[in-house]
Amino acid sequence: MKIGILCYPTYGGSGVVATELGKGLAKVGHKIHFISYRQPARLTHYSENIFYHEVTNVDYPLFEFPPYDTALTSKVVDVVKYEDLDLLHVHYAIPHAAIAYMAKQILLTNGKSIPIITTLHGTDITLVGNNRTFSPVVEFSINHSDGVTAVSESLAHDTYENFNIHVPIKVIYNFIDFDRFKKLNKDHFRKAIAPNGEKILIHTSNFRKVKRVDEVIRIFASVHKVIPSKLLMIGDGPERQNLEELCRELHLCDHVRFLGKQDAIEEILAIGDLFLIPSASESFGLSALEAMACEVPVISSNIGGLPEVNIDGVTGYLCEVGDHETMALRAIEILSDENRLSTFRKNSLNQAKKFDISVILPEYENYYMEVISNFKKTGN
Ligand code: GMT
Repeated sequence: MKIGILCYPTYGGSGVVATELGKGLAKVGHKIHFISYRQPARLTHYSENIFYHEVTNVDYPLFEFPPYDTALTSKVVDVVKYEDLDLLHVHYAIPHAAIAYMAKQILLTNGKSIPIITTLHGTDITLVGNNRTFSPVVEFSINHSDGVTAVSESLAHDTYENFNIHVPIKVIYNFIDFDRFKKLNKDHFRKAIAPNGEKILIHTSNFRKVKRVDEVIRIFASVHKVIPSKLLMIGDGPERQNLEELCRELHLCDHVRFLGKQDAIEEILAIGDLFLIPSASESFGLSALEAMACEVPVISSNIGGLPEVNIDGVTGYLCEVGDHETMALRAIEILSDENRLSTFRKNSLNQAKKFDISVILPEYENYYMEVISNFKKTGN
């Protein structure tokens, strides 16, 4: 198949999933055309089946808000027409689903019809999408997609709750590539971070309010009182300054390292003992899955799709949003007993295997074929 993928090029979960999916599809022979305003962060290697089309915008003094949507739509029309694509798969509803719809209508006037699949990732439905500023467009463009997927049962449910949706939503979970995410031997790195055998806790995110990152620091503060430990904070974002101040206030600066945005997350997860993700909202929690694949158990909030990934008492613990005291107690429980930690590590790996890319990728391929076949039948 010749597939166009519209996505954000950033380190955010939706861009990561879109890029890794495209790379996986290219490996099994599909021709993948990424369309974005920058080369996707995870698109680092050449493949004969991968093509990248960059969207450029026009700078004109009248445009206080340069019309990116128009530029992207024009690029999509151009790529679909000249590369003769079979399918457009758009990741993150805003603005990609609406753009795909508009491009489809323009293409029809050129005699080319193409089905659209929209994958909902989370905040496009929960935090941002349900805001009145966007919701009429989000609702319309979901209802006018030829196929819709969500990354968890929870997100599919939230979509029906938040919008008036009259099309089926197929759940296809986030996935993990075990060729990359596996426990590596990084003892030298471990020694550098924790020279006296301290336990290592890890958090990765975009440091937005929704991640409740201050609670990561508070959980660590409680754990650190009882267990010699270090905290690695990976990522960057608006809360970073507040977090650094909180570390100073709690006298934790010698034990918390801010590593910034990192490409080789798996090398850092290789030295982790516990992963913390106390988010207020999380449609799936790809970062938790990455940790589990590297045999790192997870303490998370009991929200959104997290209970579909992190199994309470098995791969870690689920606690109520905001209850950082219980999260700290659960962390201490796991970290204070080597046998228990080792069992949680094994369980995490086993659970992560359910989301192996080799299981999930064929689900996307089958869904693509189903959508294309229905599209042809109904003559859309
Ligand atoms: O977590 C973020 O803020 C990034 C966001 C995105 O859309 O880029 O991630 C969302 O999509 C990921 C991939 O499907 C999910 O694993 C994350 O749980 C989801 N984030 C939220 O729902 C907050």
